[in-house]
Amino acid sequence: MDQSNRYADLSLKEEDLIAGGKHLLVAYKLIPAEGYGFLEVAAHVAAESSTGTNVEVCTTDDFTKGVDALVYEVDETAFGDDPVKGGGLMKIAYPIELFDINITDGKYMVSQMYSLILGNNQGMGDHVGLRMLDFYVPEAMIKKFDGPNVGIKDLWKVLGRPEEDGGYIAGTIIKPKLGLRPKPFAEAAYQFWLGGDFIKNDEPQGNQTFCPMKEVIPLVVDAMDRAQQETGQPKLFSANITADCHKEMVARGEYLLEQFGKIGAETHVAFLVDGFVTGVHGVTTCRRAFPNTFLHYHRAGHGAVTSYKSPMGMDPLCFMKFARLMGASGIHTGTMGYGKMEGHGDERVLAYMLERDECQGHYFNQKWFGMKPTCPIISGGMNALRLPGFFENLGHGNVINTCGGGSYGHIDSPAAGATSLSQAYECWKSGQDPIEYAKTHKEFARAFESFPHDADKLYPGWREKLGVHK
Ligand code: RUB
Repeated sequence: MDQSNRYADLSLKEEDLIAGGKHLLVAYKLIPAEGYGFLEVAAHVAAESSTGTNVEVCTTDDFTKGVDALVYEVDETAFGDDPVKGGGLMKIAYPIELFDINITDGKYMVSQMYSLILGNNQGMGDHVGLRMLDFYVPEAMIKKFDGPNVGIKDLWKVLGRPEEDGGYIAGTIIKPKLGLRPKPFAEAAYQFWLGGDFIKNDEPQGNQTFCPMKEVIPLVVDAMDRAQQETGQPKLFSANITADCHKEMVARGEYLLEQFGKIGAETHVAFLVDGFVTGVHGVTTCRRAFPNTFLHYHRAGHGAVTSYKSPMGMDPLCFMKFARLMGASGIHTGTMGYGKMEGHGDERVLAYMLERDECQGHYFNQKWFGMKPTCPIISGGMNALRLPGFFENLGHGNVINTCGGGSYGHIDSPAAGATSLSQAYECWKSGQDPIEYAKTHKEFARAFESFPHDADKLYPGWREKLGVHK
């Protein structure tokens, strides 16, 4: 049934909708199924995502119609006719009354917003692709989301750095991903901390029988204490509290604060939550139960909904916006084409959307009205050699970067791996040529020998220039 006479109004102007401040706007890429019209399916999406279904229902009244979501813009050929990458553009205006507010504090929630704008409409049979590309949240809603409480400034403070432009945080992920028992695990942490700042649990590390949390964490605390004393520098650890049940997450968080508290390092611990698998509930549990702890949003599995290989799901930009609304202190943004995961250089906007108070997204200029920033966490196949190009593309280095293989794969030691990362930042920041810089910075130079495939690709002729002939 074509419902475009009710759920589409192409005379509406985006600037008026934004100025009015009473709508949340969403841009989608749509590929109708064979035999269906573009506007017909677009209107069905608006109906299914607001007040309707696939047929008229007799219980609808005039108030109901006043909160219909409306298709206000379509461009059927915007992306061409490729079955995955192709499709048309459509934008829908959602009246803000459609969105659920908590009974406890009147705040908006991401869960219901997500299930409305990218819920049932994903499974409709009259399209073969529906992907959310961007969304715009009006001021009235932005101000009623939790947003972050703690951020990179707080970590810079712990590290004894300036709270503005405090610079690069050199991090790692304990590798191997699984299979280390408590002592080797803590030793791996200690070795990295001798040169670096920040360590995160890999996302499947938690409380395995061969490495129980209550055995490994006291050893990690001890390793942090020793590394801090030895280097004279504060250290940070992001501990995984992801779990199925909020009680388990809170129990883990409390245990961690108690253990790190023993060396006065409660602020040196962050909590890692895989927000893709736990959903908003896990992230908000952490945000609200531990408002003063850095909330590290990991997103393992997100490719299932964000991959560019799919005509479904959402662009990573939308994922970032959700994370900031939820109150993540930091979230993995990917490496913008410089690491091992899917991505490209123009994904700079993911970081800018998280950090800035106003940012032009793919389709909408989003103002954040003073909501605190979320820090980009750069991870996945990175090492010292890849970093200068990454910083150049991003335009700054105020990020947390975690290099698992890039640290533990350094041929000299994890500490040398860690040092090579900070050197890569220093090299880029001071505008020096990486090969020239390597001549006077041993750990960075040895990264070339540690990752020769990257070195060959990024710095052709490096062997001759650095006098390496093995
Ligand atoms: C990093 C790693 C992380 C990914 C996740 O290990 O496997 O889990 O960063 O991806 P390594 P993303 O440094 O050895 O590659 O950060 O894109 O969510």
